[in-house]
Amino acid sequence: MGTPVIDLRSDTVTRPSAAMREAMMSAEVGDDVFGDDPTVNLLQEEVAGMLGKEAALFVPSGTMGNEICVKVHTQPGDEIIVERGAHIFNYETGGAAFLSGVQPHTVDGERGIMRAEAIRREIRPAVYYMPRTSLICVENTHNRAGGTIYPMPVIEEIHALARSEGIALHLDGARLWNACAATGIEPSAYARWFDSVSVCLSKGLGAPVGSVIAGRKVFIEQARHYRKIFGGGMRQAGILAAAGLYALRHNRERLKEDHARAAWLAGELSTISGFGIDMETVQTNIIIIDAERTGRKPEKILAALRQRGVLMSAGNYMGLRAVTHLDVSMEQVRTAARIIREVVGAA
Ligand code: TLP
Repeated sequence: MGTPVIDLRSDTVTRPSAAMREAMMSAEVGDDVFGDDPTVNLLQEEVAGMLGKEAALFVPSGTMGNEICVKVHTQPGDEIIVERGAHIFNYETGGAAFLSGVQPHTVDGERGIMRAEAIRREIRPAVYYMPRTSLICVENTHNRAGGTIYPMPVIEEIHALARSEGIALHLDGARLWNACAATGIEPSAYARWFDSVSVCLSKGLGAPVGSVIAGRKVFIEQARHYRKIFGGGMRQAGILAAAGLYALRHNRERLKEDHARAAWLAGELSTISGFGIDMETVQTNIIIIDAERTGRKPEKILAALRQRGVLMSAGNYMGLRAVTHLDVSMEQVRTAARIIREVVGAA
């Protein structure tokens, strides 16, 4: 493409920096299916430590991380409780049904945040002709709701409910790092309430590939078994783990910059006629725009923006999504705001 592109489709679009590639180049490697890759082992230890869990496992994607956790926690025919906009429910291609034979049961959150009381009403009574509710999944930050952060008291409430009902609790923490950067809360302080946690290295942190799941030792042993079944046993994966380690060590603090850029951009875009943005949801690096009042189809707007070198993605119904990340500078964000105003303003 001739014109420089400002890619706001997702924080997954980042490319590894020269220093990250250097770390990948010099990574010590071994065969990780034999447990022999020292860099993978180091990454797993480091993430387990950060999350305050006994053990962790490197997996190729956030989707696989979530789906392995669902598999370990459930039996076919069970129900899992997910928020209506959850990634597990909307963007994992029906994976929970396909791979684990479970039925997702949705709960409406407020800006993506489920309350324990709402969940309680959806838990099945223990009668033989109903599915067993075996897992509750929380997404923090909540992608589709606009990168919203779970307040800690809400997590504690959900944890208390799950414990009292004997239901496992999973955290889809693809962007837990963003929640931590925004609140100053340690990853382990979030993770301690969950039986399993999945975190991504390839979103805001800028690694090219990889996620890590964490939990008790016995949980991770079972997870390793399913990772192999799901085709996620990798060999000299240290080359990827090195990028993850680099990302964890260098790119967590700077997420605050992405948040500041998203806040600025959301403020600008909210003044564009026909755009609706719930500014309360702009808590981290994601902006969800309701474009219905523009009278134009989101695909049309996206195509027109693409022509001008700005990429955004489709959000909810009639919605657009813009995500800030380490490969978009403040200057590019300013340019994008100007172009979006010109494109959307023009009938
Ligand atoms: N999200 C992607 C798309 O799939 C929507 C994005 O561009 O935001 N959990 C959450 C909360 C996620 O947002 C994602 C990716 C995943 C899990 C899955 O991660 P990957 O893409 O590594 O499988």
